[in-house]
Amino acid sequence: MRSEPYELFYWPGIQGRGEFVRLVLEDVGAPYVDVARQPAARGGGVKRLLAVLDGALGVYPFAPPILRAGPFVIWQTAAITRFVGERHGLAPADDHGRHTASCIAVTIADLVAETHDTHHPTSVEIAYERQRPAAAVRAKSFRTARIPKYLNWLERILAANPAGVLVGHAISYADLSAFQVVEGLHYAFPNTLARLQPTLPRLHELRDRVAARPAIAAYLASSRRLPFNEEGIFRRYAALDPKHPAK
Ligand SMILES: N[C@@H](CCC(=O)N[C@@H](CS)C(=O)NCC(=O)O)C(=O)O
Repeated sequence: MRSEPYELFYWPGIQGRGEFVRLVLEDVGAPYVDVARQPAARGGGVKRLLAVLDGALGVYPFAPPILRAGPFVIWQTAAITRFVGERHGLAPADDHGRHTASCIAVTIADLVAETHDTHHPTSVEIAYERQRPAAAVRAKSFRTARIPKYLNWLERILAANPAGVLVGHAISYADLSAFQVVEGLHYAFPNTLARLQPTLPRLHELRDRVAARPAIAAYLASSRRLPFNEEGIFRRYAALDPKHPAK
């Protein structure tokens, strides 16, 4: 078994997409260093992350999160969670299940990207505050069409599996990703999620089961779990989730 800790490279100060990776690392109990959160004096900081983007590990990852696992450098959130999950038994054992878990994780990554686009609908380069009208339009369709479509889809998968997990018989990294996206959406769109929750009982039961896993519960209670905030992907802007949306 490996002895060297994993190195996670992700922006400090936000959960962001890095959180999907952290949850898997925490659940399996794998030692890891959250490099950009370490002081520069100890080889950490954003500078080190930027160096990795600039090829310091011998490859050119497109964007964080990035995981170094000994000789391997992996990026794309769903590729990382698959890698760690399969390595540490947090994935189905059979090929069919492994592919299905991966497809679900990639689809959740699409939902994460669509969530991001509600506050940055026209450009990722300019601040939310400078694209509010477009954000309001985008968020409306996200609330009324896209959130229900994605979450009902997860609910339907759960309804078809008596084990109450997304794939196979036990919780996998795909379930941890579902947990995180549901938590994030509750934070960012509290009114919408409160309205939808009664129609998504299995998904919320899964959310609660993941939260109660001992390693996850310990992580969520620790200072390593940053709070959601308005710098990350799941942002709470009242204008994007009105309490009483116009019909
Ligand atoms: N599809 C990628 C998206 C990665 C991504 O957009 N990362 C963000 C941070 S959450 C970033 O820093 N992007 C920089 C960029 O796209 O220029 C994934 O799921 O990991």
